[in-house]
Amino acid sequence: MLWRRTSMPSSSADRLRAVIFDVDGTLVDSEQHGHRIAFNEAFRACGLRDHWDRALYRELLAVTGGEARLLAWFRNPASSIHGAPEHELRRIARDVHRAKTELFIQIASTGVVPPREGVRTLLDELAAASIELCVATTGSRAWVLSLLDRVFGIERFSLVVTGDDVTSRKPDPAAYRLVLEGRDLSADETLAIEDSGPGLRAAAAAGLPCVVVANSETDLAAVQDAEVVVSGFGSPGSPLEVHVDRYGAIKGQRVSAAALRAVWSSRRGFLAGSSTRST
Ligand code: XBP
Ligand code: MG
Repeated sequence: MLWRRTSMPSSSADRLRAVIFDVDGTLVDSEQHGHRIAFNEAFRACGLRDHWDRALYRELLAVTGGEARLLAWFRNPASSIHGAPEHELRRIARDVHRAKTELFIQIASTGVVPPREGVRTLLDELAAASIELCVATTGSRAWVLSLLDRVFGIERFSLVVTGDDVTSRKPDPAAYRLVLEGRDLSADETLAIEDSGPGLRAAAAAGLPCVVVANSETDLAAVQDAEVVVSGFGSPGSPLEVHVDRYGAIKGQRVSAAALRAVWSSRRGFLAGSSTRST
């Protein structure tokens, strides 16, 4: 169910102990070239004429969880089975999602789902700084662990919580809360890395500061409340565009471990200052 490494590092109350990463759109560039292709192939495999192009898929991403996304689509008048009884819509959404998951596992096994540019360097830096790496995703367990293992090596992550491990997916905070509970962390010892509005809302509801690493699917208007919003992790080839930097912590051209620690400590200082001001 949850994947966790056995060793439990010592806890120190006053430092950034863990960074919790989202998967789709954050650790990996998986939506348009992976999931969307699998959804369309699943429609065909199930005898449906539905097709999600890039623009439509971007809109549908507002619904997290593939099965819920399919059900929301099938209720839409533009879908091929709009008007069928609700129980039929639910059954077909479940069947199509099962097919889609198998197809996505096959697609991901060919190596076409790449890591976000610059994220591997950040993972290395965080591990070298003894900062735990955890995952909180809406994605299905059936593909999450194998994709993380293929792209990064699953042993890097001390705990992976998937959409199947919680009863409510993002923007519900359940996945983040389960990571905190599973690793005996408090929200103020951690920081979340996300790419979407629902992900930011989930992290914020769990009390975590959040750095949004936007991508082509990110609705920038939906992530303005994040501590930081940048256009990517940054790498020598692609300079960083900083959309939000609440504490002025992003100095260089990369999202580095030092930058994340600066965001975390600036927020901590800000909260400490505001609590003394209010006494
Ligand atoms: C993004 C999602 C997932 C994927 C599809 O998850 O909302 O539903 O789009 O994967 P993340 P499934 O929280 O990692 O951004 O079909 O397995 O749901
Ligand atoms: Mg995401």
